[in-house]
Amino acid sequence: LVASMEDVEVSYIMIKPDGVQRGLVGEIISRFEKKGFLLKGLKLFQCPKDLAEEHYKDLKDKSFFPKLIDYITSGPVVCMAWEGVGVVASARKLIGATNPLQAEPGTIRGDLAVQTGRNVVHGSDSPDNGQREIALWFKEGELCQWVSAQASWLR
Ligand code: FUP
Repeated sequence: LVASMEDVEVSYIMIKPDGVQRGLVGEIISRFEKKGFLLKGLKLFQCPKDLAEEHYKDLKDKSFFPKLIDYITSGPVVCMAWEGVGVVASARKLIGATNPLQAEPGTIRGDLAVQTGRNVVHGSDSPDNGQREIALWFKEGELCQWVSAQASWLR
C-alpha cells in the first residue's frame, strides 16, 4: 500500500538536554525507528538562546518561560526530522503527556521521566508546526532524501 504524498507529514522531534545527559539518546531514537517512521535529519546541537526563544515563542508570556529557555540551552540536544503518514499525532502518542507523571506507561515520558520541566523529548504539535520547526532547526542540505529498504514492508 503506497500512501499518497499529500498524507506524508514531517515532525520535529528533539531529545532535550536531560535526555542526552542521562544517556537516553539510543533508547528514544529506537522507539521512532522501530515504529517505522523515516529519519530524514539528525544532529547533536548546542542550541543558542535566540533559537530556543523562537522555537517556544508561543509560550513567551508563561511564568516558566525563562526556566524553559535555560533548560533547553543548558547542554546539547539531538535534533531530528521524522517523516511518515500521521507521524505528527503518532509521535505525540509515543512521547506521552507533557507532565511525565500523567504520561501513560509505555510512552517515552511515561517510562523515562518524572518532571514537566525535565520531560526528555519534544514533538511538534501540528503538521504546520512540524514544517516550521524543521525549517527553524535544520539548514538547507542537512536533510536527506532517501528511501528505506524497509519501505515496501511498512506502507
Ligand atoms: P509539549 O507539547 O508536551 O512539549 O508541551 P507544551 O508545548 O505545552 O510545553 C512545552 C514545554 O514547556 C514542555 F515540554 C515543558 C515546559 N513546560 C513547563 O516547564 N511547565 C509547564 O507548566 C508547561 C510546560
